[in-house]
Amino acid sequence: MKCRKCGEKASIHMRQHKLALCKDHFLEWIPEQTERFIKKYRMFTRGEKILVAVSGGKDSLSLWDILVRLGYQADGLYLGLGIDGGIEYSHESQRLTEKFARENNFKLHVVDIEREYGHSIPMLAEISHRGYGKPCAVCGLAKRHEMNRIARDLGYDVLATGHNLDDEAAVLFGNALHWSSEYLLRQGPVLPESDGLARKVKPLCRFYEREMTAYALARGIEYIYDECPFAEGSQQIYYKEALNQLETARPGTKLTFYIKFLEAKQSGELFVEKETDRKNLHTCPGCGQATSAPGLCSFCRMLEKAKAEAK
Ligand code: Q46
Ligand code: ZN
Ligand code: ZN
Repeated sequence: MKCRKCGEKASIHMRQHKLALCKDHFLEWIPEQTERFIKKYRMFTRGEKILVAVSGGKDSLSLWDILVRLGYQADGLYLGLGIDGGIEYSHESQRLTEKFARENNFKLHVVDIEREYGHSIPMLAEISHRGYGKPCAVCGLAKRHEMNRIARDLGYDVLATGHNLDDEAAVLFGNALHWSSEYLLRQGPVLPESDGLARKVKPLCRFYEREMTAYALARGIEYIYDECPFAEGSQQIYYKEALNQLETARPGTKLTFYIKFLEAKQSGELFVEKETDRKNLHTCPGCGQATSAPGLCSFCRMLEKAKAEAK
């Protein structure tokens, strides 16, 4: 197989795009495509300040690398969750993130949940009894809350995450299986800012996971291979496996599934937002973020509970 651009030996063959490229041209192709998606979905401009949520994994570190290469003002945010799981997951992911930032001279903000609130994510999960033994519900809540808070406090215009096509297709698959219209309405490459919450974007949402792994390796980015130990056995992984089977039989299935969904949504044919969905939001008296919960938002309520238990 030869590179389509230069005729040298190809190092990656992307059957779904009917495209083979050598290493150098692949390293050019990924940022070019990212730029195309940023423009197509109107994610942000070069005048805006971007905060990239980095976890030490291949997707978020590659995203940060690509945005800076493309000339965007992108700084990183690492959230210390305090997850050990026998592999010192948080410790190792932080070490690799800090190393990456240092070597590239990128600006990184590190926020440690335990230092900030007195409890790590697994501790908060235990106190609040959410999530049936898994801290993921608490973790998701805390991550969303902290990312919004820090973006607002430090004056960033937009929050970027490294979700790839495999992630997005798996979420879409789950939402479609349950016909969760509320989630389907909110899913997409851009979630506009609203009521004090930052705009959220996913510039890698059209790249296959395999392409992002290849990018990180070709670029020589050192990242954490292990997933968070709590990800094991999750629905998300199960959906990913199901989609991988479909993809093997019909290359391009995942991409078509996701893109056709975005097109249907944009055309307004499939989903209509109900007026009532937005009206019920108010400002949380604890933290100032928009919430639909009565009184304090779910995050502040969880902290209150933790404080009460600690007494
Ligand atoms: S939610 Fe759950 Fe993830 Fe948090 S505890 Fe780990 S697996 S990191 S995306
Ligand atoms: Zn080439
Ligand atoms: Zn709050």
